[in-house]
Amino acid sequence: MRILHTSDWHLGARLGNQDRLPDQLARVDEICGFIDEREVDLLLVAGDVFDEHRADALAKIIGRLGRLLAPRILAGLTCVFIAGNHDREHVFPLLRGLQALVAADDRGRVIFAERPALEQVTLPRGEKLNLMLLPYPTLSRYDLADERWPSPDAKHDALHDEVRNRIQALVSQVKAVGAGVPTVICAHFWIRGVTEGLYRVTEQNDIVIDPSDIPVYAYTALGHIHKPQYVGAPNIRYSGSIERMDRGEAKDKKKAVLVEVTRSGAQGVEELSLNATPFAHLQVSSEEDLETAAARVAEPDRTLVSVTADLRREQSLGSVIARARKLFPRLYGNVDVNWIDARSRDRPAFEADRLDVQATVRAYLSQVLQHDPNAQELTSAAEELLIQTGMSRA
Ligand SMILES: [Mn+2]
Repeated sequence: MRILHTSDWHLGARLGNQDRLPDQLARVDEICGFIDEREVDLLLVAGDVFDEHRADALAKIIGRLGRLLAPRILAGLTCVFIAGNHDREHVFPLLRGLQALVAADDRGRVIFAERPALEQVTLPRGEKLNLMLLPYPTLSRYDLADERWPSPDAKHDALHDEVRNRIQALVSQVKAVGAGVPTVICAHFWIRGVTEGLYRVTEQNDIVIDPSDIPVYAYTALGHIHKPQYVGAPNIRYSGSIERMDRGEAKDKKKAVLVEVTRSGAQGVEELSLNATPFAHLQVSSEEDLETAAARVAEPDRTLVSVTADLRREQSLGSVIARARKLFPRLYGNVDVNWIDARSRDRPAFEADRLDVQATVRAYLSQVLQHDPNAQELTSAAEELLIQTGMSRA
């Protein structure tokens, strides 16, 4: 049977003022293309499926995801999603409830797992597969939420022990099922020794799993680490995220993994490239530099751009920002500026006074806009804003 392994979709995650959902869904669309072309039987999403906490936005995302996957599921695809640390606790139980309500016949074709479990799936051609599902370890998902802990360390150690216990219990269940059915693990955690592609992963919050704690089966599909890589053996893999999340992932190649699993194990492991959104960081010292840089950016309409500007006092930051916005519709975050001829004693003095916001705003604006042709307009817009926010009275 053919399995497509992906992870860390992070649907809904934003970058500054940039909506990333169109990028993320474009990658899911590419994944659907692979499913069709390569006749995939089983799609595994190894955690961090959703990265959105607002219920209305999440409902839209789920609707759009459903429209992409539904035709494939109707044609026989099985989809398995496990919960990662970015998946909110209530979302998977909610989706399962909905599933029971509207699609009783299709149960088994789409699995949402937020708790460790062994599931057996039967594919359209009658092949059976054991799936050992290991979501990101949290107290509630591993049934430790009601305990009292003498210290955070004790809590952390207990969770770590419980992950190991649950893996052992699932290993016994696999043995009870008997030989002849291949087993695949799908898990969302950090494996000790992996150092590249850590996205918001910390020693304090994460349970770090030793490679020796994971049994060796036909294939292990991992999520949580954003850079595609194998861990110790070619059939134990992180597929990596489907999109570049931020500048830190600018150089990462994004991939999905296609693997053929038979009774005798994983037969072929193939990485399929995703057309991830490009990032560019530009260091400029004039508007002309921006034009030159724009000519070198291959896909200016699609590229997520950040800018650092080294400017002299007589240059206008406002015009540089305006030009950057025009050249790069996906400019994100603030333009970082270094005033290269500024010495502290030349700077018009103003003290940032936390108790007097309006005075601080006015002093700051009069400093940064002193050579700006739009200074008057910007200053009156700021005054308007101060009134609206109640920081100043008209
Ligand atoms: Mn994660």
